[in-house]
Amino acid sequence: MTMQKSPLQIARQSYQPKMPRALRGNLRLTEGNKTQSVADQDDIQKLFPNTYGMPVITLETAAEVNTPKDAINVGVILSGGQAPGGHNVICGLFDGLKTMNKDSKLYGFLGGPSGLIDGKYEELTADIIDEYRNTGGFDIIGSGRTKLEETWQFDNGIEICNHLNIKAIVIIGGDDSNTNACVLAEYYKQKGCGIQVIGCPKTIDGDLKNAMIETSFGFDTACKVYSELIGNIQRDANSAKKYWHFIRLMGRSASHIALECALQSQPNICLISEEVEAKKMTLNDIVEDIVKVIVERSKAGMNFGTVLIPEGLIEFIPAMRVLIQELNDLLADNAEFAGLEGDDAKREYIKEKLTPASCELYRSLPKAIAKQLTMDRDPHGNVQVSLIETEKLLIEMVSKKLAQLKANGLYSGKFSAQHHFFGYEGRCATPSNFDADYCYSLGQTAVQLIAAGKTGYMSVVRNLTEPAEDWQAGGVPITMMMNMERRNGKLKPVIQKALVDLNGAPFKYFEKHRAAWADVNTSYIYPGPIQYYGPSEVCDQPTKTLLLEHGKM
Ligand code: FBP
Repeated sequence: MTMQKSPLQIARQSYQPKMPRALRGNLRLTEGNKTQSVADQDDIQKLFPNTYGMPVITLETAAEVNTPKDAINVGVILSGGQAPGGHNVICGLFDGLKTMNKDSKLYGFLGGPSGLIDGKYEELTADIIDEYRNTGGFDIIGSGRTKLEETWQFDNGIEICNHLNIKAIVIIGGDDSNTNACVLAEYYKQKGCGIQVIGCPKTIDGDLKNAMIETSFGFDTACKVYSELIGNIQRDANSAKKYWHFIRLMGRSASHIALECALQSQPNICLISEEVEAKKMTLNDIVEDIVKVIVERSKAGMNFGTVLIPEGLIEFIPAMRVLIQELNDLLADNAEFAGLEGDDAKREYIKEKLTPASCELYRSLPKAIAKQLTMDRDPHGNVQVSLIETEKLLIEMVSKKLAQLKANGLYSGKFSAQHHFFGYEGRCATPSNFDADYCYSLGQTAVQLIAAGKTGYMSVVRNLTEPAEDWQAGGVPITMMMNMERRNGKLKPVIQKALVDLNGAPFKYFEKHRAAWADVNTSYIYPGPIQYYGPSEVCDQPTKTLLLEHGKM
């Protein structure tokens, strides 16, 4: 049975991603100076003796004709949450490999890193690849969150790679997956098994970025989808003039998505977790700030507005962080708690075990939210922030505060609220031209690094605020991005996660304009849906975050 497709799906199949000059024709690879990790150099060097200090690599067009390359087999893994563009990384890998030698093969490990461990794979042929060009999702081979960190897992990987004659593995993932890619690269190099490992920077959260990586792929498309929805809601709010919309946005700990959406849509309020932490704000402080804006707008008869809330907010409120930490410790492998019958018994048990300050906070929370804080932890033992309905918590607290003000004659408006959570709506969207082009280039770049025998590198494409023609491609040693951090009580080498920089240009721009956006003179922007065809200023724009970071806005 042939699969039915929308006209856009059909059109996107034949879209040819734009590629930088640096990836076309004959190429030369140049190496820079020896590198260092961003911090904890001695520790990182000790842990990665074989992959530490390698140079940054740049790809350039060469005058000399490249010598023909041997066929090579490569395996690819999609790791973690979906991000638009993942399929194009794989298409770029496939096309790059076949251009180099038509007998090269690309294998996809199925269902994420577990595919490598359990030897589950599929050869990706031209027919399969063509079905997925420029599409969203990770369904070509599936994804998973299994952590690659034990030697027995690495050894299983060697077995399957030897069986398939795979010389390199490409791991498409976020900061943790790329950290694991680096550990794997080091292990394989130390064993001398000849398997190279290359990473690719993926995550809608935008928190895998640093001096060498300008942005992770997927952030662009996801933010554009959410901003379209926020814009639509703002039009609705401005038309009906009767609802305050509280919109929580995915992004884990970092507020990059919320900030970018605010820059694109100019809501009345956008909370930034990193600022809440820096200012040591309490939940009550946050509620009072929101209430002030609501009261002011109500004086002008504007009983409507929008509030953007980053997913990880709750963990950045200092007292909440303490409470969550106490709950993490209390509930880890706690059979006694698991055995309790009913919500009330569980609530009582928790109240007894918490410190007095945390207990008071826990009791002050709406019961539903308090319960969400005690739900199943993720594989790292942390609370799953995507399951905590902060938008409902804030609506309830704001509503209470407004009722008090009303009782005291200090507020005469009407408060009616709607809640939303945007996350899954954007993670698998058809990639924007930016992500389609960027990802395809990341895949092609990875092939060049593999062909040059490199391992422990991340494929990078830079200069992203310029036209794709002028993008720069190359490789950055993953050890260069690492530092030591305490995880689950142990010091571990990890890639530094990038949170919103309160001194950075995107936040500064937001800070300068937010009072005007909160004001009664409506400043909403309605970004509209992602456009794939049309003038470049409509179709190929990078995020505002990137533009501001590069001084282009
Ligand atoms: P990663 O890219 O880091 O894997 O996470 C993306 C993300 O969408 C987060 O924004 C969100 O908190 C999480 O995944 C949700 O996880 P799940 O897909 O397991 O529901």
